[in-house]
Amino acid sequence: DTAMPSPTAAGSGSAATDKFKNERATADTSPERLAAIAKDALSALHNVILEHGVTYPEYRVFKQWLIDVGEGGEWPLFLDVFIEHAVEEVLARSRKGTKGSIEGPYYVANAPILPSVSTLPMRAEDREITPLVFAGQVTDLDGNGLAGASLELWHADNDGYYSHFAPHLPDWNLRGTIITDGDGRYEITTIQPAPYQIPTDGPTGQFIEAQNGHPWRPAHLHLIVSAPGKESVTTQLYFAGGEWLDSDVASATKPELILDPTTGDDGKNHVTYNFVLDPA
Ligand code: MBD
Ligand code: FE
Repeated sequence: DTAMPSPTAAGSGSAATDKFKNERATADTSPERLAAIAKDALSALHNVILEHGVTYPEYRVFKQWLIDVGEGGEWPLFLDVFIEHAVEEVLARSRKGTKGSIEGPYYVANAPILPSVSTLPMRAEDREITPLVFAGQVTDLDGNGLAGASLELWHADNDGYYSHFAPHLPDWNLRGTIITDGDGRYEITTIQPAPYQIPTDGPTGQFIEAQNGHPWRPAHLHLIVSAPGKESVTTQLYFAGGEWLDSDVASATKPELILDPTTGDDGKNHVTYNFVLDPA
């Protein structure tokens, strides 16, 4: 829809960069571990240069592009699309519960708290999209329901825009923190999401287009599920038969994370998905 104010790559990118800068990341990496990782990372890159016979013009284009990504505020976008899935794979090694997936650049903490049966905040035009009723239970590894667990849910609207990263959307549109009932259950009404195209008008888009790639992610819901005394799981849910499921630009799908909703007599899509949390 070209009539609406467009959240450009620069706009959503710099919003994502500002959000991340405010979080002030830290890690307790020792100098020895850092030296080992840095050495291997650089030597992997050196090997690619030698194997492909990378030229000076190509090196200069690379340098320019790195500068453009930073100036465009697209590091959160680029890193989460092309790198984060490997870090998530490391985390997954130590987990038995529900499969995780990448967080991506568009999470915002402290979304409005909603009761166990509720509807995400949405605009009148969002209400014209097929509703999705998403129900289930949060349990521990033994199947015990977890009362008072929280499901932070966020996703794009039907035009592929996320609230807080697109100027025309009200804050917290299609975002909420749902608290489970006494048995760990929830029933959340939202809208059936559409496939998502990452911004093509900035350096990340240029990176993809210059190698004849595509910028699409399959339609997805983002979730962080947490409960006292349990490990939180950051994940995404996808839709059976959806476009781009087998070629996600962010390499973040897993077979265990695919929903297959059925359309009810009420015209709404209905699906159940349960979350299992590892002990903290
Ligand atoms: C998204 O919506 C997303 O989920 C990821 C991983 C990257 C860019 C946009
Ligand atoms: Fe997303």
